[in-house]
Amino acid sequence: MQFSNTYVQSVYDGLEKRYPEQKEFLEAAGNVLFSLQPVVEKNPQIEKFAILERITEPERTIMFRVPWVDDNGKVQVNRGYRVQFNSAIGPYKGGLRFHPTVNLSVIKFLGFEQIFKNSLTTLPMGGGKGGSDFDPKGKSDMEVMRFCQSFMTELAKHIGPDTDVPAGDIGVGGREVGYMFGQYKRLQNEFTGVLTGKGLSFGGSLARTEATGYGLCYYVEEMLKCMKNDSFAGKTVVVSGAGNVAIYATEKATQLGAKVVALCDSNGYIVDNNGVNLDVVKQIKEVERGRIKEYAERVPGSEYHEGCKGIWTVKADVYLPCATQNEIDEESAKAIVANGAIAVGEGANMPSTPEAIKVFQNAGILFSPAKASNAGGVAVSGLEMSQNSERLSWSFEEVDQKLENIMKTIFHSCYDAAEKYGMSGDLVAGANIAGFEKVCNAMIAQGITY
Ligand code: NDP
Ligand code: 2IT
Repeated sequence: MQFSNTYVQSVYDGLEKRYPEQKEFLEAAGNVLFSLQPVVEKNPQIEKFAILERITEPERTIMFRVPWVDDNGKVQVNRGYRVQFNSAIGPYKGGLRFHPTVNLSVIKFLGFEQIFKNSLTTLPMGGGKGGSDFDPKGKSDMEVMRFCQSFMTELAKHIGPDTDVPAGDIGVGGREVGYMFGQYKRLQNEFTGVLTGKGLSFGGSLARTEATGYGLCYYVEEMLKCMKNDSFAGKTVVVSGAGNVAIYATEKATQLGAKVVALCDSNGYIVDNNGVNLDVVKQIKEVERGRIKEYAERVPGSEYHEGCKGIWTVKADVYLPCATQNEIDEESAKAIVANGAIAVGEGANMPSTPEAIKVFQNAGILFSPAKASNAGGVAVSGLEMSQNSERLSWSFEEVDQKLENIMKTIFHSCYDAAEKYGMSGDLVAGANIAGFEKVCNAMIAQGITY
């Protein structure tokens, strides 16, 4: 990757040399470093204190063996990770992903993004991420429980309510967080807010389940309003994924007057031109843990198509990718532009490839990067930590109102930062710069520790 600033180039080249196999991490780091060039040029302290070298190297990386016993009595072994990337502005905070594609590169890219995202929320949270190559799909509840207990038996040594506070991500929802919380409590003999996304009966926050999807829509609504004098009302929307983020993005977009016409999972996508019936989706995905294909079997007039890529050919005004990284490549981005899209709001982490982002920006489509528009989940996690600390719980309306304010504030921080550095309307640069500045100042103020 080419940079105009020689210091930034040397930092990126160093990463590429040390971690040539970590494709996702290099993609995320390259994107942030590129945006930071004008900031580096204005602030010589960044190079003097080696801030970029330090911020791209995790403070601590933990990798461990996770043995567990399946329902047939067979011993299985998975690999566990926790990357504690940066604690300059608060305890490490970020989700746990359980998916067969998890490796160190994926966890590092997610942990790196989390530093800037958490900073954007305005709440005191550092960046971290973890997970395992364990695949919860097709496993019984008892298998998932035994896996979670084994995973937490090691992870418990490294986390704590003031040290590192994990939460959910792909493959980790309320069920998994519950099992892990139970095991942590047993091991430490401590009832603390060590995880977020907990059940409502043991310290979870109202609106955490909805937070990422709702937050995405609050952000996109503000972006449409401020940059196009427009809104979700009357728009057609394509949402990818059918998990936590996709479901609640669909719910909020619909509440705001839009019609969501497509959803997908890793096998294929459904199109429902009448507008997706979310009760059916929730029954299939949240209750039965089934496949999105079943939607077309239950809802007359809807269709199912094998394969995921086709979802980007479905015509819409707004696209909300909410499944996984690099799900939109250059070709899919071109299809989105050809469909006449006005905006793309990232709900998943890094769903657009660098080539796809270029296509959107060149076409003049409004584009909001994940670390800004999907920050609602971790923001409400931060609010869950606050509630746990004061041993109180707030109403749904109170949390939801705070979430909406935070998302609007994030939009304006990104917009203003881009403006300040002469890149008006470039929310990718704006998010990277606004997220970076606070962390950078804190690192400098705290001296050369990590
Ligand atoms: P879930 O596990 O609830 O759902 C993930 C969804 O995405 C599933 O429908 C899954 O389908 C689909 N998916 C996963 N991999 C692929 C793939 N390769 N191709 C197509 N579809 C795929 O996860 P979440 O909804 O929580 O997470 C979705 C995204 O949002 C992730 O990028 C995550 O990092 C990000 N995110 C999540 C937050 C949260 O609070 N949960 C907060 C911020 C970001 P299948 O069932 O077939 O695997
Ligand atoms: O990517 C993310 O921001 C999350 N998966 C949520 C993290 C959290 O700590 O709530």
